[in-house]
Amino acid sequence: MVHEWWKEAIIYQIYPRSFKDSNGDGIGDLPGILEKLDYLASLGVDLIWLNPVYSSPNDDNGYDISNYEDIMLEFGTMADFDVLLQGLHQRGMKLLMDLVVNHTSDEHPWFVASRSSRDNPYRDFYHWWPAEKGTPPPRFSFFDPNADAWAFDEHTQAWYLHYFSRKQPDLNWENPTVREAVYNMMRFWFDKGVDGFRMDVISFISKETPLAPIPPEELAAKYYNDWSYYYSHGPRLHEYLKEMHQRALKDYNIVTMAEAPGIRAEEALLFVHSDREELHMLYHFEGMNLGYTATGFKRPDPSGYALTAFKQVYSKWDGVFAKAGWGTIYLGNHDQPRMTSRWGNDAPEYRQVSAKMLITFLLSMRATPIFYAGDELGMTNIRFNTIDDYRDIETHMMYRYLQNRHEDVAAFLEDMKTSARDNGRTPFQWDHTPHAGFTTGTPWLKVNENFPLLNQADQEKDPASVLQFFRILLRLRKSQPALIYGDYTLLDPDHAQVYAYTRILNQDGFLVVMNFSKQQVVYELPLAVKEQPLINNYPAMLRVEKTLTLQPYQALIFSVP
Ligand code: ISL
Ligand code: CA
Repeated sequence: MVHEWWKEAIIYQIYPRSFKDSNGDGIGDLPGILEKLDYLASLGVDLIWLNPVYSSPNDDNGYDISNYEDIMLEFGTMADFDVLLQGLHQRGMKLLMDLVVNHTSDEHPWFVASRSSRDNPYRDFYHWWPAEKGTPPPRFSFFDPNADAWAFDEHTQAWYLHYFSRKQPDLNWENPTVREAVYNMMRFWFDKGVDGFRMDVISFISKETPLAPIPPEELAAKYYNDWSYYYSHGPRLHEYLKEMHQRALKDYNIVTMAEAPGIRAEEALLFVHSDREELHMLYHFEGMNLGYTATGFKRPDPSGYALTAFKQVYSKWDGVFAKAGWGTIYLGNHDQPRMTSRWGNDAPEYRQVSAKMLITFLLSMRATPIFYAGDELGMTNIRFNTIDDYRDIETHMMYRYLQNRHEDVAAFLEDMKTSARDNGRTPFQWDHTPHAGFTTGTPWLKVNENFPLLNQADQEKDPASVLQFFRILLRLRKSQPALIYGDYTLLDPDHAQVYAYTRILNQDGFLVVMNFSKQQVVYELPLAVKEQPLINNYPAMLRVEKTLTLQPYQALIFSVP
């Protein structure tokens, strides 16, 4: 069997626009990442996932691609890319690219040709609905102010389908020529030496044809998450993934990770069971739905999230891969607010301990952890006050949608302080020089004002920093097979504040205990421990007894037995 290195890897995600600007235009770029390669190596991470760097008019920051085989002007050149890939490999790291093939940009030559006439050879590269067939069956768009996934094209008198913005028309995977073009493009990158793909909304690629109407009662009840579920259950999805495996994946030593909105735990192995010859890993959205109200757009529940539900989700997903396949785990990314603000507590007194606690969680579960750049510093939400500060198309589209319906946009803006994607996209905080050392120009998105107190340079010098804690724990995970492969057993599932579990491999292993609350909690240990914990995010020695007094957001890892 091939060594499944990706099970032992730590993924580090870089949003290139926000990582490091090398030329003062305010936009992060590839030479900027190149400047920071030694920093990446110093973290101990193995696999760098880069959000899209391909040519793009940037309607959705690179998720609208106009040329799959070239680099976005703002980010640099293909030569810069080649140097970056080589630099990563020289330092023992690998590169995961973003594969965005549910849709292209409307400026992609395929779409330009497709919309030029009804008999153009590229017409069938996309989903068209001619006007003479009447209004198309309703479909929902995540990024359209009318929530309508059909845009009317005057020139050829037809609608085209776009699950995201109008500038992101959906490719027609039913057309074998489209599929072959995608596989060719994938091989182009593999032949260059890239080590794999994170696959954007890959669960959405199969669409039922003909597109059927949805019964009106059902339609009225559909919200955001329901549409993700519906879009993820196209009839030919797994046929396409198997074909992709045969045509583009199987001859390379690469790793694949599906972004899988709408996929339920029971279905996950269909993607990643090795017998099925599809993909290696996926990441689910069940955790990301916690703490939001069930309907509408990312509206936070004022009472926050329940730890018992959180434990239930992550325990269930551990179970999915207990005997086959392999999981991933993450608490934030470029589509989510900052993990410390969302799952921990970013008030000054709790910011660092809670960031360390969440790092403890991610590095002690049985799944490949995905850290989003800045997690290792405990970066926090920015909380913009006005719509004008936001750059994200999603927030702007939701705002306009609500405005068109005369709904309360002020309440929406208040909610976005908790949930908007731009919270996670503010520039990386390198040091305490202007703009946190991210750029010498004007950053494309404001830098969080807390950078003088929260930046990499300072944390580098402070042995008690979040950054140093991250490095210590990462090394512990790498040196302890029980933390990677050990069985996971949840303890005290109903405890509302404490998350505790064991990770055991061949009789020995670890007990992890974390207080997810800002209260002190008196907690009776479910098993006996004898020594000081190996990991403690508080400096004071612990009185190791059967009953512990846990400090706010305290995280401990003990050896057992
Ligand atoms: O998760 C969702 C609803 O539950 C949707 O918001 C959607 O599935 C998700 O946002 C998909 O994200 C990915 O594709 C988008 C892009 O904007 C994101 O940045 C990307 O991660 C379109 O390409
Ligand atoms: Ca730049």
